[in-house]
Amino acid sequence: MSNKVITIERHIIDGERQHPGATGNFSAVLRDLTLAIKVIWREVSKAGLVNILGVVGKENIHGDVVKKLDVFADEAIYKAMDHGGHLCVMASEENEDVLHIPDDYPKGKYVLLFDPLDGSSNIDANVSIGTIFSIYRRVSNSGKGTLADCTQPGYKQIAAGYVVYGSSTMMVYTTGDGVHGFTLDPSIGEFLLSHENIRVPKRGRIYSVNEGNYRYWDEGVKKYIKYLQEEDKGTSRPYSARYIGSMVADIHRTLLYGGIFLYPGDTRYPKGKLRLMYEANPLAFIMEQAGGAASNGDQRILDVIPSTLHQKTPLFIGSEEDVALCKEFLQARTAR
Ligand code: AHM
Ligand code: MG
Repeated sequence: MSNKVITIERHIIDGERQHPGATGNFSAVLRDLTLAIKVIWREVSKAGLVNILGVVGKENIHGDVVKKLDVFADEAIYKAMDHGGHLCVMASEENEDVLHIPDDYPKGKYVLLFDPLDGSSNIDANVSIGTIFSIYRRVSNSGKGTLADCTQPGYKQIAAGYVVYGSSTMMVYTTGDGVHGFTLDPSIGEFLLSHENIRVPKRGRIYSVNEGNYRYWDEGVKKYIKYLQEEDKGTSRPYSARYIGSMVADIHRTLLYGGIFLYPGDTRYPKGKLRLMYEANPLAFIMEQAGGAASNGDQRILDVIPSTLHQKTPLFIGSEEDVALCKEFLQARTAR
């Protein structure tokens, strides 16, 4: 690890310089997004003070209505990104329809998809939460972006990232050239390179799943989890269980320590709970770039052709060997 201090903005610009013909527009998108993230972080870090400073939904001392944090985060990203001239359209997990750029602002060639505050049910317990984003090139010709711009398959992403607001706040991103992590130094308000070229271990010894849903899983998932719980020192079993219930935090741990995170479909929710466009695709891009894998059980997440903006997908993601073994159980190819 070098001892040079590299801000995320410097890293993004240096990355773009590697590509001949780059205009700097793409760097500008990531730079604007980083600003929105800092605004969200500022509010998230004060979340426990809401009852002192003002109750959600009521007016605060300045006469502003105090917003729910997920609504605040959604608006913070939209407002930071709508006037830069680099995006043609956005879509957010919080909004049914695509988010158009206002008529009086220029439209650019990029598309931004985001989950503004993932795991927001954890806020009141001061548990880590996150923001997830994906960037695509537009497929429509010009003017306003369209739904088709926002429903491209994951392999078309040109960048993806997440922020985890945890014991420290970190931003992790990829532009298809490895995965890099930056830790926020709150005293100077800058994200500094702390985790260069993250590689997920080929195999881990942690599984992460909401086991309360066990009775609703299909046989393949049940057998796989039971297999991980059996003792076999040769394959590092039993695995440890870890489940935060904030996907960004669970995936961040999986990226650093290895293992598998799964949110399968079940008898109540055949497609599971997680969203393809806002959660599975960006995290799959990052995991693959770090040497891991992500599947819906049948196919690679990044190859799924989306049919709707908010569609859900089962997700099996993490170390390459763990995901491969999980898929064998799901497809019942192994007789155990
Ligand atoms: P959200 O987008 O409404 O916050 O829901 C997504 C979250 C993920 O962060 C997490 O992995 C999952 O929901 C947890 O779901 P469950 O409580 O069913 O285990
Ligand atoms: Mg979410």
